[in-house]
Amino acid sequence: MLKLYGGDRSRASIVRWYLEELNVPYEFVKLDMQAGEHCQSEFLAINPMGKVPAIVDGDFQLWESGAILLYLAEKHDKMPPTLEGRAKIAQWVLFANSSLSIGVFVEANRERELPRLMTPLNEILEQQPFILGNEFTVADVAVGSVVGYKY
Ligand SMILES: N[C@@H](CCC(=O)N[C@@H](CS)C(=O)NCC(=O)O)C(=O)O
Repeated sequence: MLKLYGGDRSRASIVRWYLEELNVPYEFVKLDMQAGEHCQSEFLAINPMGKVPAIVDGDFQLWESGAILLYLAEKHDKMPPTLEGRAKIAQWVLFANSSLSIGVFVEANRERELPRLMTPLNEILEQQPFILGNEFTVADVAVGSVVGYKY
């Protein structure tokens, strides 16, 4: 069974959300990050950066929430058939984990970045139920996880 490594209130919740949507069985391995379990050799063998989330799926190890989301979408046949469609998914997942995350999570950036980023996002979601149209995709998990963050 796929193992998802995370901690209390960590970005593993992003991957967890998508695994639940996909109905994929998984084991959640909760690291005691306060005690530094993510910096111990057992976990560093999975992610040498010492960050969660990470997954182990059979013999395959992967870290970075965005990469894990894209892997799961691909593995479970949730990616669009065209190169352009897949590129759009990658665009939103990368946006969520870079520009949007920096705008939301870095307090000093919020005043400047939130109106710039949330206004077009609102406009898109006023026109359609999901980021890429009428169907829920992994892009909604990536963007929704950041937008839903309570600071
Ligand atoms: N860009 C990475 C960020 C990973 C990250 O910073 N995770 C935090 C928990 S939410 C972490 O492991 N922090 C432990 C540390 O930096 O020591 C991702 O999205 O997976």
